[in-house]
Amino acid sequence: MSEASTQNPAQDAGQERELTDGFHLVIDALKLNGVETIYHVPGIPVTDLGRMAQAAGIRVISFRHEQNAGNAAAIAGYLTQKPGICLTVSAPGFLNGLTALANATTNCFPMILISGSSEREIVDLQQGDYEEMDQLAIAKPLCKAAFRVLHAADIGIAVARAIRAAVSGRPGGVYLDLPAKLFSQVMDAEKGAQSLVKVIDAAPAQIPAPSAIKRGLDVLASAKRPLVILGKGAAYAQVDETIRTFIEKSGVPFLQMSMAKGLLPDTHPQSAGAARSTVLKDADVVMLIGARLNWLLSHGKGKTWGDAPKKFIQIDIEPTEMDSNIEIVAPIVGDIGSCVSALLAGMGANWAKPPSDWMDTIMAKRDENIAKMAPRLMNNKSPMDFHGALGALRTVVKERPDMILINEGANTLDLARGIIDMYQPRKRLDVGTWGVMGIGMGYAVAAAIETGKPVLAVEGDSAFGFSGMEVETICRYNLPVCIVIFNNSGIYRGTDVNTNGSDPATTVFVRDSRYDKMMEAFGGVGVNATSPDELLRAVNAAIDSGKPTLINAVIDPAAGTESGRIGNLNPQSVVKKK
Ligand code: ADP
Ligand code: TPW
Ligand code: MG
Repeated sequence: MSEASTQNPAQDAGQERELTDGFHLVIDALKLNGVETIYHVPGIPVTDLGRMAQAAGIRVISFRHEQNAGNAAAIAGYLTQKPGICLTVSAPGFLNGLTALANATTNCFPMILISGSSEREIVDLQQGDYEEMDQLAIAKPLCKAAFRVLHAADIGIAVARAIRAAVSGRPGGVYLDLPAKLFSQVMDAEKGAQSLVKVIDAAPAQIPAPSAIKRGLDVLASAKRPLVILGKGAAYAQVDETIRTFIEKSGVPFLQMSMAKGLLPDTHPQSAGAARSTVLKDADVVMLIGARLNWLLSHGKGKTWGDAPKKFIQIDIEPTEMDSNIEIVAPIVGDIGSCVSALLAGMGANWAKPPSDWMDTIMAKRDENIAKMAPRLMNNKSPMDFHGALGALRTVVKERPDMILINEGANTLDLARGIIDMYQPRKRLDVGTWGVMGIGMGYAVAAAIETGKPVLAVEGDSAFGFSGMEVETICRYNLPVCIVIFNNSGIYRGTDVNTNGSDPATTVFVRDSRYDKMMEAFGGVGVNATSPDELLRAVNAAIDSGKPTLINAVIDPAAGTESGRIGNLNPQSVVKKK
């Protein structure tokens, strides 16, 4: 008898049966369902779970802070349509991860936050356990579904429920609470194996009603000035060819929301991206595909949308999205693949494209705006302004269209979104529905791991600070990530002055700081770039080498504007105190 088997009560009793435990069952359940990567920060009670998962062939990426691990899991979910998995320790680790879970839910990204937790008996009596917290109760309002597992025999079904909840219908974040005691619970290995569930058809097709398709097509056909708006739900759906065929057959001009950019190339002849204000004002029929009428589209009303009466058609998997802000005259509820295929089928061979004067107006406006912008993008000022620096990056992305672009900041975000054309689907990842800072390095790590493509992260200096410590993670895993920091010494600008005392103003950072040195500290490449030419050379070198690189792009501290392009949402005091 081996040493291990003498510790096995089942075998000691002469039954020769193998045992399993909670640790193994969690790993087996994830592997059975195709989980390949876990985004993680180790500690009690999940240290061994991370180790064992790695030993079992799951790729476990250890971060420096759970929020970044959580953001990585969330964007992995968006890129793959499989729930990204984040594994955290109890209470503080859980709370750090929770921001990312809530952000994933808000953005409709499928993700599962698995967190260890303290002993139920002690938590519920509030007796002060190590890292005590009623995590399930706290997670519930911030995610799509939340489950707790008390018995090892339920692990299989719980993981199955979590996966299904994350990816079916409108995708979102799911919380799975695993108390410490669960991991060492032992059960018969064969019964354990039988308790596992391989989820079949986790995100079933949701077929739209034929009457809804007909209504949608009737409204679209009645339009004189139609517009399609593609949102990140359309990019998530991974039905790129169907969408392209529909757009081209319909002849309707389209706008792409930030993360939908590249679903069709921004340079497509029907792209109205450079004539955004005109088309939103003047369109008479607007079809939304996987885009919500939230603040990013001014709720479908007000000045942005002009006075011309409009009819809205909306395709979404979530029925309650319809009429959320304004009346939707043609709701089409279903998954985007099924809905757009049904529209295509219903259009028949003789679909009449929209009147040519509408397209001509848009093209004229588009060409005018592009021509106006062109000289600003070619300036080679030093220190750089945003346009000069972005002109350089725009060229890089054009030449390397399969690279992933990550983008956060205020001016750095808004101007990059407008200036950098995207050419392929799901290549632009940014602050999303909340406009949240801090997604940068988590998204960069997961984008590199999940796609194997080079990653360019264009970061405001403030934005970068929220996840900057993960440059060590990027170096440790030797990921092909090039970070460009738009260093204007502050939030929006680096020029604010404190009117009362010697403390620095609230929005400014250390002048002439050198973020590139952070990267060198961990063995990566650091570059200080002071002109667009230098920036262009450094980015190309970084991507050619595949080495982790951080470029400190020196931007004029006076170049930005308050809140970037959303200054209208920024309340400002008009009261002058005497
Ligand atoms: P954006 O910010 O790009 O405008 P939103 O996040 O506001 O996009 O909207 C995405 C929408 O897409 C959500 O309402 C979500 O329910 C929907 N959605 C996500 N996946 C699908 C899918 N496969 N089929 C249909 N709708 C989807
Ligand atoms: C989690 C508020 C919006 S944009 C921004 C902050 C702090 C930083 C802007 O400065 P940056 O960009 O990145 O240097 P630039 O080019 O304009 O100088 N906390 C969270 N999310 C948000 N959105 C904020 C704060 C904010
Ligand atoms: Mg800044």
